[in-house]
Amino acid sequence: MNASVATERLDRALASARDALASAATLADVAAAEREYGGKRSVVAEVREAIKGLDPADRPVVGQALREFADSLASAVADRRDALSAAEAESRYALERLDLTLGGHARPRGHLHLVTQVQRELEDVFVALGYQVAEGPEVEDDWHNFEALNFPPGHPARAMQDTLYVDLGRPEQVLMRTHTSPVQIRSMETRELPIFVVAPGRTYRNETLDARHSPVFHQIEGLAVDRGITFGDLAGTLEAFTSDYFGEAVTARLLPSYFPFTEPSAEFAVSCVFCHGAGCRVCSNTGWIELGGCGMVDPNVLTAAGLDPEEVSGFAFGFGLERMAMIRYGVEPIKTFFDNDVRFLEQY
Ligand code: FA5
Repeated sequence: MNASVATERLDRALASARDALASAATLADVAAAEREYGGKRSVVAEVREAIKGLDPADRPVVGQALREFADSLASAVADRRDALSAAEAESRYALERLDLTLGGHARPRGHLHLVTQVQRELEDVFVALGYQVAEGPEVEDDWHNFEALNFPPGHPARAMQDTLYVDLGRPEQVLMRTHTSPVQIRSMETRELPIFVVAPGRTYRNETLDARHSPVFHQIEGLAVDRGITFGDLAGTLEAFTSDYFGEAVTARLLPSYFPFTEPSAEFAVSCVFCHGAGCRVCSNTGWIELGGCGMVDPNVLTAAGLDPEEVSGFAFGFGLERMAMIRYGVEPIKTFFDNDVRFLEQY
């Protein structure tokens, strides 16, 4: 053997080793190819053995060729081993994969109660008109619920709202608020002008349940106080709100009414969605559903809240939220909202 025969044999052996590795399908095939081309009975072992008998001038050339062969074989083996290990791991992961998205104990998601949804929608309508959302306590004092609202003690209008009293302090001084109007007083006592607030919340009256009345219900109150506010502003605001919230099919009307805390006062009603004005049980055969009351804030109320009626004026309105939801979604009777029957609740 001489140097050129030796390097030629090594080149051929390396080419065959690369072919064998390329077709190796398993890590065991790679180990077999490594043994065959780099082991004791391989061409490289023969050349290494033969190096001693070579011409001394050829030895460094063949030694260099042997090192290159060993490096190339080692890197080809490592590449093939890595590729097969990665493929094997991938197929093992695929086999061992657990699909945790199926089965298990998933619970159906709940959602807000229809009355709360209506409340939030109304808040959005008024916030878009520039109002802020205000809050007040459900357990109120007589001053905020009645007296500051121009219902002096013994005033016959107190009988319009059957009151549930709380047994606390002096008799009949602490009560479950009968309407959201006390938030008018609280807002005027604490806020700077101009005041534009809506106050949604729960209210209580000592009333018997019927198709449209419940002892616990919700109202939303509106109050606008500034210099130069007029009844025209009130009518325009209610108009904007009705078309925004109910759409064109529902018509609204204002009729003269009476509330101690507004002067003049009006009743705000919309056409009955159940009978379209023909008259039915829900609208008590009137064709109209009363949503609430409104009017210009009475000067006595402004004074009670610390404002000067010569300087400022305002309007207020208060609607029943269940009434709104009944009209908007055709729900009746009012009790349906409080039964909490999931078959009803999940429809909205
Ligand atoms: C008031 O409560 C006044 N505070 C409204 C108001 C505010 C007038 C601001 C002027 C200025 P009234 O008692 O009419 O008014 O109630 C208003 C609305 O609350 C009613 O039209 C109705 O929609 C609703 N409502 C009243 N009582 C009940 C009840 N028992 N069950 C369900 N909704 C009721």
